Amino acid sequence: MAEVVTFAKEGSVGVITVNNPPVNALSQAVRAGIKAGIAKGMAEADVSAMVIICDGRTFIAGADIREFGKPPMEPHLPDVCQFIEDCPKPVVAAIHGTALGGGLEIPLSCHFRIAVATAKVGLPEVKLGLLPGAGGTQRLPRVAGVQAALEMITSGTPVAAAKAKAMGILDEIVDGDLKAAALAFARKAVDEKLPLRRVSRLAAKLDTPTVFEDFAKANARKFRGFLAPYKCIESVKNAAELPFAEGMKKEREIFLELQASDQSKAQRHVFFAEREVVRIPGLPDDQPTRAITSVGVLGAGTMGGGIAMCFANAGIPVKLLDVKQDFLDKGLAIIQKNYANTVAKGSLKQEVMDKRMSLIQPTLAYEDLKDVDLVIEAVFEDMAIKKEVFTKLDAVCKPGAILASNTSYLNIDDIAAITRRPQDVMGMHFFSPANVMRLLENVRGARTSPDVYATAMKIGKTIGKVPVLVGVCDGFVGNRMLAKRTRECGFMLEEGALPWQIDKVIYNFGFPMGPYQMGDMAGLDIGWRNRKAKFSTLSDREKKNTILDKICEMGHFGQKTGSGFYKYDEKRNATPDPMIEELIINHSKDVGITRRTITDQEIVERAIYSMINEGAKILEEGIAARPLDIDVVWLYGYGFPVYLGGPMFYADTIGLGKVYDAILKYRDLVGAEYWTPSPLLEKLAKAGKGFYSK
Ligand code: 3H9
Repeated sequence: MAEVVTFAKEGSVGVITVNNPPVNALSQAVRAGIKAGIAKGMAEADVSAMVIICDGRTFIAGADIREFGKPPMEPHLPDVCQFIEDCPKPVVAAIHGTALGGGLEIPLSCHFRIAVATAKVGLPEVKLGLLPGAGGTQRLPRVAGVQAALEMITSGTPVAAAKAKAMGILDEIVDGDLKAAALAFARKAVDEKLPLRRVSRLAAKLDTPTVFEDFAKANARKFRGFLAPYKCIESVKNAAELPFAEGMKKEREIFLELQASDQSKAQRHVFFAEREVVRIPGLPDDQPTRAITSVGVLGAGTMGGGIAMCFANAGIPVKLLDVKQDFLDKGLAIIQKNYANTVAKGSLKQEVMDKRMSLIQPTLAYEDLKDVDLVIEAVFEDMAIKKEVFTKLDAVCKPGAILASNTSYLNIDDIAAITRRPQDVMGMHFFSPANVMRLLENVRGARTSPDVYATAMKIGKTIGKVPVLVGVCDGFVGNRMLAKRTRECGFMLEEGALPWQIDKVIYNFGFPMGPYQMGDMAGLDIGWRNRKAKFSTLSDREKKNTILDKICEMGHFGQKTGSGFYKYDEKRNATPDPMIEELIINHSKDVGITRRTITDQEIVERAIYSMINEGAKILEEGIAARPLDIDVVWLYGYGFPVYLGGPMFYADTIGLGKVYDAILKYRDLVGAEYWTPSPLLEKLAKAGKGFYSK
C-alpha cells in the first residue's frame, strides 16, 4: 500500500489513515491507498468494520487539482467511491477540518459519517468550473434533498457540521477525540447490526417538479456567463429522474467535458494564481517581516473609513486622523452606519460591531500616530498635499514604522524622497469600497526595503485582501491598463459607437458593468478631474475628444446628479439619453470623423486587446513580476470575468498570434501611437507561445 495511506487494526476495526500534506488531496496514490485499505479490511476475517480518517490539518480537500489536465489514472475516484459503498462491512468516515469535493464524495459513499463540531463539508467544484464528479451530484440529493443539494453544489459554499447534520449529511457530531469516537461508532454499527446505508439505493427527494427551472431562473444573475452551475443543475436533475448508475455515467461525461473546457482551465488558473500571488519572486518563503499591531489611517473620508474598517475587522486597533472634528464625526458616522447595516442583515453580532467600533480611535493630532506600526494615508490625490503629510509623518512616527500611501497613480518614489526613510515608504492602493473590494495593490518604490513590502503583503492577507505586489508607474497595474480601455472606448464613441452599445458588449463579455455605467456610478467628475490633471500628457486626438468635458460642463456627473451618459429616474434606473446621443454625433462632426458601424467584435478587441498589450509592456518593464499578478489585479479589482481567468490568461486562450494580428489591424486603423505591439507580445506571438507558456 502506498505510504500516503496506512491501514492499522485497532481491535476489530481497520483504520485507514490518509496522510498526504498539506490538504490530503486525492492524488492517484491516495485513491489507490484507500481502495487497497478497504480491500484489506474486507479480506481480513478479524476486521468487522472500517474507519476512514485523516492526519494533519484537514480531512481530504478534494481531488488533486494539479493532476487535472494530465491523463486520468486508475483507480478513478467514482470507482473508489462505489467500492467503498459496496463494502459488506460498515465503513465510517471521521471528518475534521474541511471535507471538500472528492473529500465529501468519499464520506457520502461511506455508510456512516461523523465529524468534529468545527468541521465543514462542501462541494466547491463549481468554483473550479467543474461539477462534483465522483457521485456528489447523485448522492447528495439522495441524502439532503434536491433543493439543498442544488444550493450547496451550485454555490460551492461549505456548510458547518451542525448544519450538515441537520441536512442529513452527518450522522453524529463528536466532542473530544475523533478517532476514539469513530472506533466506538464502528463497534456500535457492528454490535447493533446497524443497517448499512448505501446512499445510491435511496431516492432523491424532489420537493416540486419545477424546482430545476425555478432554481436556474432565480439564480440567473449569479450564474451569468458560467457554464458549470447549469451543468450542476442538469446533473442533479438526472439524480432525480434516472437510475443511479445512469446518473453516474452522465455525471462522469459532464465532468470530463467541463474539465476540458476553457472556463474550468481559467478557474483552476485563478485558484492557483490567488495562492501564488503572495509569493514574491526573489524573496525567500521565510523572509522576515515587521510586526503590525496598530495602524494609523489618515483621512476619514470614504476611502480612509473603509481602510480603517478592514483593520478593525481583523482586530487591529486603528487611529483615524483627519484635520477637522467635523470630518471625523462624519467619517465615523458612515463607518457606524455600514456596520449597523450588516448587523441589521444578521451577518454581524452587535457585540462584534461594538468591539470593532471601539478599535477605531478618532484623532486630530499627528502626535497620536507616534507609536503605530503602519500608517496609510488616504488624503486628497495631490502631490503637494501628500508631501506635506509625509513630512509630518516622518517627523512623528517611530523608527521602523511603515509609511504607506493609498494613492492610485502618484509617484511613490517622489513621495518617499521627501522623507528621511524612503526604505520604509510604499504604496498600499485599496479599491473602493475598501472594506468590500478584495484587491490590494502594494506598490514597492525603488528604495522600499524587502521586509517592508513583505510586511504589506502579509498584512494584506491578514485583513482578508488579495495583495498583489507591483512597481511604480502612472496608475500602477490596474489603472494603467484601464486607461487604455477608456481611451479606446472614447475613440469608438467618436467613430460611431454609442455608450449603451459599448456597455452592453462589455457587460456581455462578463464584466459587472460597462465603462459608461461605471463612470456614471463612480461620478463623472472624478474622471474629468483626472483628465484635466493629465491633460498636458494626452495626445492631440485625446485632447480633442471632449465628449466627457461637454457632459461634465453641463453639470451632468452621473447617477448622483440624475444624469451622465444615461438619464436616471428616482430609483436610479438608467435609460439611454437622446441628448447625449446627439452630443456625441455632433462631436464626431466637429472633429471631422465620419461615423461608421462599429461591430461588437471590434469593441471587444479594442477594449480588451489594448489592455493586454499594455499588460505585456507592464511585464517587460518589470512593474508586474508575472502575468498572474496582472490577472489577479483585474479579477479582484475590476471584475474581470473569473471564467476567462484574467486578461493575460484570456490572451493565451485566444492565442497571442490572433491578438498580435488584431493589434496590427488597429495600428493601421487607429494609429501606431496607440497600437504598437509590445516587443514581448510580438516575440511570444511569433514563437507561437503565450504569456504562461514561454
Ligand atoms: C474535486 O474534488 C473533483 C471531484 O469531485 C471529482 C474527481 C473525479 N489539489 O488554500 P491553501 C494546495 S475538485 C491540489 O493555501 P488553506 C494549495 O494549492 C477539488 N492542491 O490552504 C496550496 O498549495 P501551495 C475540490 C491543493 O488552509 C496548499 O494546498 N476541492 C488542493 O487556506 C494549501 O492550500 C476544492 O476545490 C487540491 N484540491 O485552505 C478545495 N487544495 O502551498 C480546494 C489545496 O503550494 N482547496 N491545495 O500554494 C481549498 O479550498 C483550500 O485549499 C482549503 C485549505 C480550504 C482546503
